[in-house]
Amino acid sequence: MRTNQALGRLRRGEVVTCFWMNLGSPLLAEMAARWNAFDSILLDAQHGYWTEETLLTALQVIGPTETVPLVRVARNDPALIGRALDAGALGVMVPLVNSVEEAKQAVSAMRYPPAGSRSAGGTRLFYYGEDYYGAANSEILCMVMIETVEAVSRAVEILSVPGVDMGFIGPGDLAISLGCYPQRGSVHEAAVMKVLEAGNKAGKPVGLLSASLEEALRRAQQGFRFIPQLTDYLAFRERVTEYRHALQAGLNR
Ligand code: 3PY
Ligand code: MG
Repeated sequence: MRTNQALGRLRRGEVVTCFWMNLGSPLLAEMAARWNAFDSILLDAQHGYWTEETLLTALQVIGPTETVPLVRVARNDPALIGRALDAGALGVMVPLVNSVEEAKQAVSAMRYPPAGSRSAGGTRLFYYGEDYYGAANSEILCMVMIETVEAVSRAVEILSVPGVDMGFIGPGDLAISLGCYPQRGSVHEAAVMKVLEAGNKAGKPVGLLSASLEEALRRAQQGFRFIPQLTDYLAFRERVTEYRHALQAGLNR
């Protein structure tokens, strides 16, 4: 089976770069993958605008490139996780994992028996290798999101669950759970660092969605290993805004 380069990097303690895609455009996903600029692309099917059909098309165009296709599913649901993997995701991010039981449920949905309860089926999988069924359990990246006060307090136990490959912090949900949204502040930062420490104790890498390039670089320095920041939406918005201001300034000269 195709080696999961993102998982390999994480296992070696290296940073994995990721382009986060919300807008539901397979054409943009194809461009981002063909440019070969990121280790991975995450298609956000929780808050992004992917339908089952556009998600499949995006996985079809990313799959043959070197970029590792990842999907964030809408909830911790074995059916959604199984469908994302059968469509060609090489890793799945599961939101709002608040307990050891929920982490075990997420892992189980991503692993074929006897390690888990993933159902065998699908046709696209074999483009990754004839031995997909035998090899997938050790090549699929399982990411669980720690993004509530409850989850932070149990982060060591959650991240220690066998089969969990990485913890990922959702700063927005964490701020809501802490009661400080939209501010972050020192309590939020302490919770973020507590999850990183939990990852170190459990021997698992931790990532988070950064608010700026500066933050992403600082997080990498702190020890975070999966640091998406730029999204398709932000890339579009920032460039259009910059262009609009420059155009306006030029016309007013
Ligand atoms: C959050 O900020 O809660 C996330 O899940 C990142 O999108
Ligand atoms: Mg969230």
